Amino acid sequence: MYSLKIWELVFILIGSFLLLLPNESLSSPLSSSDPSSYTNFLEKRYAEHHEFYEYHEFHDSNEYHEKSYNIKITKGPYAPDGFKRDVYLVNGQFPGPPIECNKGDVLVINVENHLNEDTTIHSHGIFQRGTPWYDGVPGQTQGGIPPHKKFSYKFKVDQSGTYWYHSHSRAQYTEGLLGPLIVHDPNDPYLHEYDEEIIVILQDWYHTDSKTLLATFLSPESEGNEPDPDNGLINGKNSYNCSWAPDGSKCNSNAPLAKFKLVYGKRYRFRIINTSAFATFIFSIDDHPLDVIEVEGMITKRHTVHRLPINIAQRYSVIVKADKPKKKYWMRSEMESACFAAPATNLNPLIKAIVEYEGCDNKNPSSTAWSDDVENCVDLNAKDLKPYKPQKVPKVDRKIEITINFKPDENNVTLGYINNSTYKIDIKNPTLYKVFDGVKKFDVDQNAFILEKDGEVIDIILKNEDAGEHPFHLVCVVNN
Ligand SMILES: [Cu+2]
Repeated sequence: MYSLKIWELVFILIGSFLLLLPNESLSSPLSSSDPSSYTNFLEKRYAEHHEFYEYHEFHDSNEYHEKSYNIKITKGPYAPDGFKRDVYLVNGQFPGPPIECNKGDVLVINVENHLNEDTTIHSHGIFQRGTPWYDGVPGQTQGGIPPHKKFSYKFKVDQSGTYWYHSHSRAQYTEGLLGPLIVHDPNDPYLHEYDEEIIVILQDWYHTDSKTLLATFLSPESEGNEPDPDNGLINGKNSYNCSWAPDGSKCNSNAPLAKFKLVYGKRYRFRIINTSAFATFIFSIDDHPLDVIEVEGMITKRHTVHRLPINIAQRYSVIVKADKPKKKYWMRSEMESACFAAPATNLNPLIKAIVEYEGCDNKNPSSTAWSDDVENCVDLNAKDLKPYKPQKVPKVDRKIEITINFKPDENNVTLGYINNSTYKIDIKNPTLYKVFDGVKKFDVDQNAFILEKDGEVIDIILKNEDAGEHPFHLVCVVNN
């Protein structure tokens, strides 16, 4: 349950139903030979609607520190776990490079789409207050960035913590179109309690391309069961038993694991991000307790765990002390395959990486896993997590109940439903454009909730009627 302060009229909620979006063509909303015209078109539309928005003019660099990143999106062959297939690359890297800034900065992400299909970049967890059009959700806040066009996202970051950026077009992120987004806070209360930072990206990994998987999933034959992953990765690496690979595939069973180097005596802030399509993991480092200090941008009181469950799109910061004998240890990311509807075959659910102390010998790790019991398929108990600074819960003006379930439609294809309505993407006329055009009533299949009063405090009550866990996230808040 979340309490949200929302200034004005309309806000839109979308769950993590990326895999359930109809596989509609995301054809370009504009065709033009000028690569910048698409960005200009949106800028112009936003500028026309100044009266609705506290439109941020970021051009005065004295007022804001601007941090710019250029990201070039391509597709090419790569073998993260030794199995070669086509993946999405960000600046030629898999997963994408980190984007980092300080709290209060204006972040500029210049995207060059070198694909033969549309894409968008969503900054996951960033509130986009005053700049909802830069949320990067096709059909909600923009059309897709057409092939071979550029688009710039520009927004002020008034929050801190561990986030990630990813494509919000179809299932591109499940094939590598993602990277970490880290917002540093010069006033972080834990700043002096660690020496260095390490980013850990966890993800499930499929050897079949997502268009094929999505087509199978959105057919009656799947009966709504999600495809099981073939593997999992830590920072884009793992090995794979190639005897499981189909005949004729290019596969090397000796792909290297990810390595993390520690210096004895130092304290590390590990920022752990689960960028999976489907899998929950239990994260641990043998012999090294994890002190949770941040949950998705919220600084918490220290809470020590040995095994950390992390669901899709969740992020945690943990402090780890390098105070154990100088050798190598296993980092473990245990895929919770017990939560899958259909049992996974040919899957090694234990994904490993190597944590090694500087100056240790070359022997492989011989460490043993923590034996603490962690309940399967259940999130970390929220009661154990206390905000660093206690916060007062505001008085609630209105409650919105959202019931989530999954059921077959008239074609016997299982879809996700919010209050019995399945969302239908309108890629050519995104919700935000409709708001610009003065639309006040939305079709039922838009799952829009209209708030009438300025400054309303809303309780959103999520009721999950499905057997599986479903993390939710607030994509954007639109004020009209
Ligand atoms: Cu996201």
